Amino acid sequence: MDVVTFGETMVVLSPLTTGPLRYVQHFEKTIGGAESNVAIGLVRLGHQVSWISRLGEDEFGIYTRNFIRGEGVDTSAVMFDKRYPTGVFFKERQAAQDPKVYYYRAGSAASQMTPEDIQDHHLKDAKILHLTGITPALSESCRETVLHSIALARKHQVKVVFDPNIRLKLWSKAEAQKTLFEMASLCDVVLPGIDEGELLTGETEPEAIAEALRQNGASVVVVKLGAEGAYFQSIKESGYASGVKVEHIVDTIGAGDGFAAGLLSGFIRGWSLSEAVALGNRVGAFALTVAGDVEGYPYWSQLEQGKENKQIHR
Ligand code: KDG
Repeated sequence: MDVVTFGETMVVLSPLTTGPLRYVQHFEKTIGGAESNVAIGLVRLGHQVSWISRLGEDEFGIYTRNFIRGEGVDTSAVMFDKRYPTGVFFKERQAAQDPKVYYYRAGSAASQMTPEDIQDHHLKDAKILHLTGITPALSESCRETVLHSIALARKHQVKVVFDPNIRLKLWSKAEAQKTLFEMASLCDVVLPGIDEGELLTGETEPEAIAEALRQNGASVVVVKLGAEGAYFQSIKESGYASGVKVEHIVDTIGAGDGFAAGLLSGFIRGWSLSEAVALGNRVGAFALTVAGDVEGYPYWSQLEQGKENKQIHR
């Protein structure tokens, strides 16, 4: 495996019309989960990726596993749990804004993950362990699972990449800050959005956020700046990578995960940090053009040829 990631993926019900959910009659069904988004993005770029999780042994669980497996992600370590359901979330469309999100995930199967779910054999041949700050917000046992996976990654010299993905619907700012700052101190690469960097470090400028997170223990920090691109800093390289212009933005959800997929692909290819960040920006931009999280992620052949999504890619 090039990359191993784990976390919760839910079924997403997206309204076909704009306005409060109480008036919506029709929804379309897809899936959403930051870690499986990154896994799918990476597979499309040509990498081997394993996604680990727990799903309910229910229709939504089977659908979620089949969707992710259908994209070519290794799901052989996913467990189905009879006792707990697959999580669900609803989007609520608002004119010219990102949708609102309503979670139905408390007590989900994924929130029951425990350290036993991540074992030596999952990680020992991997190049990168990808984690997000959503998982430790799900439950105490998920938090322990994250810490356990970092310890295993260290043991096997696997690089740990951490995207804070702060979800304030799941916990308070103070809890998120404390837990995620500690978690960031154990990871090699940290990828906050600018607001997340501010929440974690109390700094407001990308350079200062990156310095604070490097002093905390990370060797590489990339601060995502939305349309402006990203700022990156390591011992060898630092600088800004400009954003990719997108004419018509449909939905920004999934762009950060696309960015992570592009960046990790650059790392696996042995590219410099600035080249990897530029690839992250390109892949993230594709996600902006579609309503779902992953549907827009490019295949490697599209990036190589610089072509739009007009032909069938494998
Ligand atoms: O990054 C996109 C994710 O936020 C979305 O798909 C849902 O994973 C999700 C979450 O927990 O918010």
